[in-house]
Amino acid sequence: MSRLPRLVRLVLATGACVPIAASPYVSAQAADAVEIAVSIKDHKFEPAQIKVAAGKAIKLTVNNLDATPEEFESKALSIEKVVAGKGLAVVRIRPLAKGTYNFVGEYHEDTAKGTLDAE
Ligand SMILES: [Cu+2]
Repeated sequence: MSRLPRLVRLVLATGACVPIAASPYVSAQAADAVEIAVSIKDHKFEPAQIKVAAGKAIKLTVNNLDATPEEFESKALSIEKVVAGKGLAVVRIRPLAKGTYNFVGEYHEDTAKGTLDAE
């Protein structure tokens, strides 16, 4: 076993074949989450481009200023969270690998789109 690469040994030890390289998440342990807020107004995100530090947990507060509900959705991050009209929702995001992750407001995908840029 000692001659096997570490990753292979990890897979053997856990008995699971986890597609580590394909996951947007990094394994670094979350210290305190970085708090970020985004608003939805007129079915658009403000800001639409959110810069975050890679490798840090994120607490994203979504503030829906519209009267109608919206769903914060990111397929890249496997997140779906409904935000009531004039409501708030908190989305917790694990530490991210560097990259750009798209998100949308699923109920108004034509206008409600943005990116989380982890750098
Ligand atoms: Cu959805």
